[in-house]
This record gives sequence, C-alpha cells and structure tokens, in this order.
Amino acid sequence: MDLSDLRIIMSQISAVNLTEKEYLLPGNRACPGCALSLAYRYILKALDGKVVVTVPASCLTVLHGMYPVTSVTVPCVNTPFAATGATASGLSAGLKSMGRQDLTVLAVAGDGGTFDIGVQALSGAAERKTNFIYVCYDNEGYMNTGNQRSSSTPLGAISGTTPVLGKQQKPKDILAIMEAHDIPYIATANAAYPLDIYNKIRTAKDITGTRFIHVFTPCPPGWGFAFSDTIKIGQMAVETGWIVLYEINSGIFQLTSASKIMAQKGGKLRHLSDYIRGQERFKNITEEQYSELQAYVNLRWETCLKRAGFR
Ligand SMILES: Cc1ncc(C[n+]2csc(CCOP(=O)(O)OP(=O)(O)O)c2C)c(N)n1
Ligand code: SF4
Repeated sequence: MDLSDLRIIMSQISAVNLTEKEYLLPGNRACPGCALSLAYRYILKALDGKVVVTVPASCLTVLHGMYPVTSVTVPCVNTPFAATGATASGLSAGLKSMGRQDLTVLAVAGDGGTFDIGVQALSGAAERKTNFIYVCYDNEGYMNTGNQRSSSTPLGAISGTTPVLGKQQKPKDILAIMEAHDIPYIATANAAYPLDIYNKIRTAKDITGTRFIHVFTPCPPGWGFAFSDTIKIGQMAVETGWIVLYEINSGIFQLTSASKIMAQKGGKLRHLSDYIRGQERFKNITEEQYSELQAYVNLRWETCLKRAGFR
C-alpha cells in the first residue's frame, strides 16, 4: 500500500472516524427499533448541522416532538401532507435570495407523503430542477395513522386497510418515476447500512438540482417483527434482493455497499421466503403472490446487475 492508497482509506468514513456530533437527540418519540430514527440520525450527521429541513405529517413529525419541545437540533419547517416538494422549493428560493450557499435544503417524507399525496409537488419541483435533497423514507405504509396501505405497501401485505387478504396490487415504482425526471442524483439506501446512507447524503450535498434518495426503513410494529430485529430484517431485505442498493450519479448507475459485494461474489440471492417469513404482515400471503414477488425481485436484480456491468 502506498501513500495515496492510505489517503483514500483515511478519507472514507467508517465507524471509527464518523463524527460524534449528534443532531437527533436521544429520548425522542420514535418506537423502539425504529429504522427511521437510525437513518435520520445519519442523514443529519452527514449534513453536519448546515441544513434546513422540511417534514410533512408523518412519524418523522412525531419524532421531532411537540412544540415547544424538540428532539432535533436543526431548524425544521413542518408542512402539510401534500406540500413537501413545494415547501422545499420555497426554502430553496428564500436561501438563494439571501445569498446563503452554506445551507442545504432537505425534505424528508414518508412513502405516503411521497408516492401518494406528495407526488405532484415533488414532480413539479424536480421538473423545474429545484435545488434540494429529497429523502423518502419508506416504511411501506401510513404508519403514523395506524398502518393504512400506501402505493408502496407490498403485494400480499396485511395493513389497516387490507386487514384479511392483504394488498392485492404491486407497489408503484417511485425510483423509475424519479429517474424519468432526468435529475442529477438518485440513490437507494437502507437503515441497516447507515454508512452507505451517510456517504450518499455527502455525495448528494455537493450536487446542484433535485436529488432523490429512497431509504428503506423497516417498522417493527407496522410489519410485525421484534423491536430487536430491525437490522436483521434490513440486511435480509438486501440479501434476498427485496432492496437493491445503488446510485445513479449524472446518469451513471452503480451498485453500492452490500449489493455491490453480492454482485462481486457472483450475484446469488437468498430465497425471498427468508425475508417474508419473519413478518406478521405476510402471514396470509398466497403461493401465487409469493411467486409473483420472487419473480419481480429476480428480474429487478438481473436488470441492476446488467446496468452495473456485472452481466
Ligand atoms: C391532507 C391530509 N390527509 C391526511 C392526514 C393524516 N395523516 C397524517 S400523517 C399520515 C400518514 C403518513 O404516512 P407516511 O407519509 O407514509 O409517513 P409515516 O407515517 O409512515 O411515517 C396521515 C394519513 C393529514 N395530516 N393531511
Ligand atoms: S410506527 Fe414504525 S416508522 Fe413510525 S415511529 Fe414507530 S417504528 Fe418508526
């Protein structure tokens, strides 16, 4: 190893050299084992306090706390459910008019607030190439109001509004929708891989325009698994191909983190049943639905391997 290799290694963030500064404080109102709180902690660390956040109605608003108490040390504008993209656009215009280039505008919304009610405001802002980072944390349902199904809820999953047979439709492909907007940066992430989230936010921070990051956030009470299994579920999602970790930076697609390692080792996936089995929400899934999910996961994984040059 020469000096330049050593410099590259030293510049990479690891658990050893990660900042100890905290912007999300302990004692907040998230459930135990909440993947959102873990992901959000690393997102804020990556922006190092130089951020203005906007959050719509969601579990994240609850996590922030009720006025006059808050668990977050950065400024946040709470916005109506449908308005995250619009509020982020306003914040971006305001900071520009004040000549403030030191602050990042960060919008963080759930899957309900992104895939469903917030999609038009986000689409409009992305089409205008508005300057902000938009993080959609995806717990695959409207969790804050009691786990109603969203357009991200998986086929076959039981929810508050699909209580017996489970959801009968496949999720909307939000990443394909955002890619169609031709924005400069798109990434997927997963709360079980916090350093990957950190690195992606750092990359996004230095890009101008709309940057979209989808973060998979397992939800113990909503999905029906033990509070202590959040990381295990998150890792299994990657190992089975339920979630693929990648980024598309200026049109260049590459796998990252555990997905990249899996691809380098030949690209074999674990059986999806390993992931499905541990979750109460899939207890009534039919064989037909399971086969459909497995076929979808296989096809998407092969597509990603091809895009990343592994096939
Ligand atoms: C216009 C409007 N409709 C409904 C609500 C009620 N509401 C508040 S939070 C929420 C669910 C949010 O779901 P999601 O965006 O997925 O975030 P999560 O709760 O899962 O964190 C709903 C339906 C609202 N605040 N405003
Ligand atoms: S309901 Fe789920 S997403 Fe919401 S705070 Fe609890 S664990 Fe987190």
